[in-house]
Amino acid sequence: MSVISFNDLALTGWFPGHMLKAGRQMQEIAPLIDLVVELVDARLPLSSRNPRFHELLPGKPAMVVANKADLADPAASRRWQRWFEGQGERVFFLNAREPGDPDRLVRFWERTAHEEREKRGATQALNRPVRVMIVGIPNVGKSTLVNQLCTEKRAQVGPRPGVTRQNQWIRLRGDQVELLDTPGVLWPRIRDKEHELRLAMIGSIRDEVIGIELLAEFIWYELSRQPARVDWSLYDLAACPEYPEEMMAAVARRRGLLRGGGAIDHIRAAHALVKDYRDLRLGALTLESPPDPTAC
Ligand SMILES: Nc1nc2c(ncn2[C@@H]2O[C@H](COP(=O)(O)OP(=O)(O)OP(=O)(O)O)[C@@H](O)[C@H]2O)c(=O)[nH]1
Ligand SMILES: [Mg+2]
Repeated sequence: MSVISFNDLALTGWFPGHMLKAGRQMQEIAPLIDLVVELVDARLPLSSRNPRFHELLPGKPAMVVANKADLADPAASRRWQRWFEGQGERVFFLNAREPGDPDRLVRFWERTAHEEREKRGATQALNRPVRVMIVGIPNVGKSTLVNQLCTEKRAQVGPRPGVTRQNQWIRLRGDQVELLDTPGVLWPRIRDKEHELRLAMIGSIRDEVIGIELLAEFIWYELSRQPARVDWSLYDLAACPEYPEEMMAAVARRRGLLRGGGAIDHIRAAHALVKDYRDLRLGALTLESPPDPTAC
């Protein structure tokens, strides 16, 4: 049986042209913005940050919103919260699909934007709504958050990367805040294959770009790194299988994905595992730890 080293595999280099354009438009509009809100995925709080946003939007007041907190391990989220605060960053863990949660966030934005203005020496009250730009990599829930905050459904949402293709301004209930929803933007050079595969796990890179079987194998690897948090009974397993092939066989048996003669339907089993992970059937897992655990 081969020992897998995912980092031996080639990166896909996936960076569609519309992302370059979206980055440029972000830069152009930045002077109008009071606060930049970077949405990240709470399961991958650092690796789902686009390192280029700092270059594109230098010196702008900013905060991090770690969305999809319902899919992450709550204890890990608390550690991450302390880590971000230790770095001097404002952070807010959110479930954008939970009514009520986004409203707490808006009050936080209003306070933050006013504090920032005071810090910069502004003496007069702002006589227009606070302008907030929502940025983030694809599929982290930017449009879902925007929709939760406005009365009518405005922004298109979907479980794939690249749903939003254009900037759109949306004025919120109460007229105190104007939000700019932007398309998800990745960056051209991702660090290594494992990083790319984690981005695919959270749906920020298309499954077809990575290949569903490789993605399923990587999910097995991630589950095997924290077996105690996984509900193995979903596939009638007592513990984490030692090899990905055993895992796929268990998925196929449990889901009836066997061909004539008992052969595993690998593609359908891979799709089933990816879907179960994303639908939270295997457990709420955080996929990375803060870089310096002593700092939180
Ligand atoms: N479980 C969970 N799912 C969420 C949450 N927020 C958004 N989603 C789901 O995540 C998927 C992507 O949401 P979108 O709002 O389209 O994401 P986006 O960041 O606008 O994506 P792009 O426009 O492609 O950049 C959708 O299926 C949402 O229903 C959340 O807090 N928790
Ligand atoms: Mg969107």
